[in-house]
Amino acid sequence: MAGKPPQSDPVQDAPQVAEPKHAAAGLPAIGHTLRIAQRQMGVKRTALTLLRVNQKDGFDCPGCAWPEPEHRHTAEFCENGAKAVAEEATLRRVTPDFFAAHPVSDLATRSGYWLGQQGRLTHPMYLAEGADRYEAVPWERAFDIIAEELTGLDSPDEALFYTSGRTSNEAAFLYQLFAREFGTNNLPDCSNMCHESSGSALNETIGIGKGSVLLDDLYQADLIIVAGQNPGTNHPRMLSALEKAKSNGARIITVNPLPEAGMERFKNPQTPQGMFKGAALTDLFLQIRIGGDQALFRLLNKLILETEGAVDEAFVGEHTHGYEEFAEAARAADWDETLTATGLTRAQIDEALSMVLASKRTIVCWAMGLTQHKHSVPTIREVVNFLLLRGNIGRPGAGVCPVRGHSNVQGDRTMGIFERPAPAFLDALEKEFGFAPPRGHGYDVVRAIRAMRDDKAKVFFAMGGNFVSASPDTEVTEAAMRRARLTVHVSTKLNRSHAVTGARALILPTLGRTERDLQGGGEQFVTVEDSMGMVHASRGRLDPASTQLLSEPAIVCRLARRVLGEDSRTPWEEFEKDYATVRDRIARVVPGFDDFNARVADPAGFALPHAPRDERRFPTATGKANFTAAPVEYPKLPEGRLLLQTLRSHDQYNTTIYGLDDRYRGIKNGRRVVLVNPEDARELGLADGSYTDLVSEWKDGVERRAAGFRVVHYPTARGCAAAYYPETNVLVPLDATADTSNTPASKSVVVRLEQSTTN
Ligand SMILES: Nc1nc2c(c(=O)[nH]1)N[C@H]1C(S)=C(S)[C@@H](COP(=O)(O)OP(=O)(O)OC[C@H]3O[C@@H](n4cnc5c(=O)[nH]c(N)nc54)[C@H](O)[C@@H]3O)O[C@H]1N2
Ligand SMILES: Nc1nc2c(c(=O)[nH]1)N[C@H]1C(S)=C(S)[C@@H](COP(=O)(O)OP(=O)(O)OC[C@H]3O[C@@H](n4cnc5c(=O)[nH]c(N)nc54)[C@H](O)[C@@H]3O)O[C@H]1N2
Ligand SMILES: [Mo]
Repeated sequence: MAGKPPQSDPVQDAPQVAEPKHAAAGLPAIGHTLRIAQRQMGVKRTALTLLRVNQKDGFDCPGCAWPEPEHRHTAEFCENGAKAVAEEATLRRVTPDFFAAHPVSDLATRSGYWLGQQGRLTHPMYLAEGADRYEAVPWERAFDIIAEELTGLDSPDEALFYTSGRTSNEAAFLYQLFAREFGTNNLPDCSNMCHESSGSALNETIGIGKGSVLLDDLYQADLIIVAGQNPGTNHPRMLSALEKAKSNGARIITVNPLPEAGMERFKNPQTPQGMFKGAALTDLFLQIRIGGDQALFRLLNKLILETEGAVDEAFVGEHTHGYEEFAEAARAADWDETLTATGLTRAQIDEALSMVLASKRTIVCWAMGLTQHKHSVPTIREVVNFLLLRGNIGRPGAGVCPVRGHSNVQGDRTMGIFERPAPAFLDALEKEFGFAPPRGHGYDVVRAIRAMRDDKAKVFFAMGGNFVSASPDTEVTEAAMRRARLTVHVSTKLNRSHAVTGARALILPTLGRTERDLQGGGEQFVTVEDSMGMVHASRGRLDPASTQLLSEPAIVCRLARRVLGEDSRTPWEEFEKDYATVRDRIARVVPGFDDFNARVADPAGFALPHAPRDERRFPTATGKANFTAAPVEYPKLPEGRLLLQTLRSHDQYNTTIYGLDDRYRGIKNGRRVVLVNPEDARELGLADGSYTDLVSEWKDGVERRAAGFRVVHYPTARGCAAAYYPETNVLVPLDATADTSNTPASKSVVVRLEQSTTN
């Protein structure tokens, strides 16, 4: 039997620190996974469930968006995928009795870890105005309450419909359809905090906001640059792909302020030799300063331009626009400035250049280390310049590879979860469903928080996620949420967003990926799109955590019928019964989904079209791939300050905390740690093991403080620090966002370290 959740929530944070590891996965990974999984689900369910992850008749792993290889091992099993599954398939339950014992005022004092560990939500729960306890309500009453508040608004734009990235294509399509029939484009999503900068940069330069490589391209590449990403923790299955690429002769450059164990050496748990010795992955490690990437790629571009025969002139001539202006800016790149911005040496950059010039097929992969800075969009555009120069887009073994986070975040966007939908998408919706969708832009995450703060938005509805913990500026966000009339969360697990509510609140419990979805039309499956634009089916097999759960599509359909009533000509009832009827509509609205139902029957799924990848066609404003020439930016710090990045430990999934260890970084039993370069620490007088407050400095002059962090001397780049999210979100100012994409700049927060007020 699985163990009980923790009853009390003591201050568990007592970090113990050892040397960081230099290899990822291997035997310790398997032992660790099984311990966490068995604690949640017991031995038998652990074995049964883990065998079904990413198998052809199974469910899509609710962990990351990394694609599945064609030829799977019995279990394309990864430690952190298994933890994500165990969190969902847990045998622990949060019942109405739990809410009777724990008023909201109590839940609000609990840690995110404690809340998540309580188990799966079982009943729709309602918090009445002025009440301190959630009480069970029938579903129909829950929909009545939402309808009451929505129809009482002065304008549909006073409602917000947030989406996290686990929502299936079918649910996402229905959800945006409902929001637009209701009359608003207020569809903020987790992508706004995640890869929005990638989408902004790629749309403008290559005409599509998605990556241009498939798994096979990785296997054929000569050079793979992994910048601003920690795959050993966040995309563990990517390590197998990198290992295979290496055995085919690829070389790897890692660009990161931290030496991450996974990129150093990978012990493949699928092979006996891998298990013990492992493969070295990184050939060249560029330990860059936070925010130095644009300067690095700009200088590499200058050096390529100065090398005889290095530019792919035929490609540049035929397929690109803006070359002259870009080349002029690149030629002006300055060595000294680049060395300052990056903290790298001339020899390192020369070595990188020689690897770049030796490669005929280059791929650049990146994640949050590139997207969450003020100048993220120009940084990613510079990566595109770099690839365009040598013709590395639209040929095998080459291209852009933004590695997505949530397992269906890319699919949700494809389905129209976007506050700034393309007119062509709205035209297609209008034609198919016969209503006039709103045309004005809606709020993204940051604007949604401001709208609640300023009483311009009054109903907040979330399809998954944990908005208050994931968003920046925690105190501002929580105060904004509390101003809402009604907050509604469609959720699988308890989290802080259920405890920081509007005047009224609802929790609507839903099925997870692992669970059987039985509707009037029989057993249903859903579909997802991975990071490489592959679409495939996902079918849950476990019995639902409670008989009261509704699927996400069913919740949207019932809500839509209740709210829109006779006004809607959309067949919501039919959609709820049979998701194939939803897919038929998707096929008629979203390009690339023709014959959706037939094609998704192939267990391997199908690839969505990608004009630059497939035919070197660039659907941009100029009809070509666009070079760009933004000024180089990099963070400049006042004396005695550090630049803090807020990142993930090995034992968390975003705001869901699995445990208190970060094994590869040598941290155990605690999350309130700040990693500081030993030289910087010495200059600041911070001994290893001492305690400090992190105080963020922003031009609004407001003091944002996160108290009581244990200092860990750690080999990060000079001037840089790192601490875990979401504990540090309180430090990220709401207005500190990336230009163009408006993504919170949660990887570059200027902080001073002050004598601790709590330890
Ligand atoms: N197990 C697990 N899997 C996950 C998640 C999870 O929380 N847990 N989250 C999912 C989600 S939603 C996402 S978006 C992804 C996130 O995947 P990652 O982006 O890998 O996640 P982070 O922990 O934010 O790591 C950021 C990395 O960028 C580096 N970095 C920071 N600043 C800079 C910089 O200025 N330049 C460069 N070159 N590097 C920098 C950091 O040192 C770190 O290695 O993972 C997904 N998968
Ligand atoms: N400081 C800082 N802040 C960040 C980041 C950072 O690096 N630093 N990263 C940002 C990024 S990349 C992202 S993507 C966001 C993440 O933001 P979110 O996606 O909003 O947050 P999660 O923690 O992934 O959401 C977890 C909750 O989702 C619910 N859930 C899980 N599975 C399902 C399901 O199948 N259906 C439904 N309906 N609910 C489900 C559970 O109730 C769980 O508590 O955070 C962002 N915030
Ligand atoms: Mo993300």
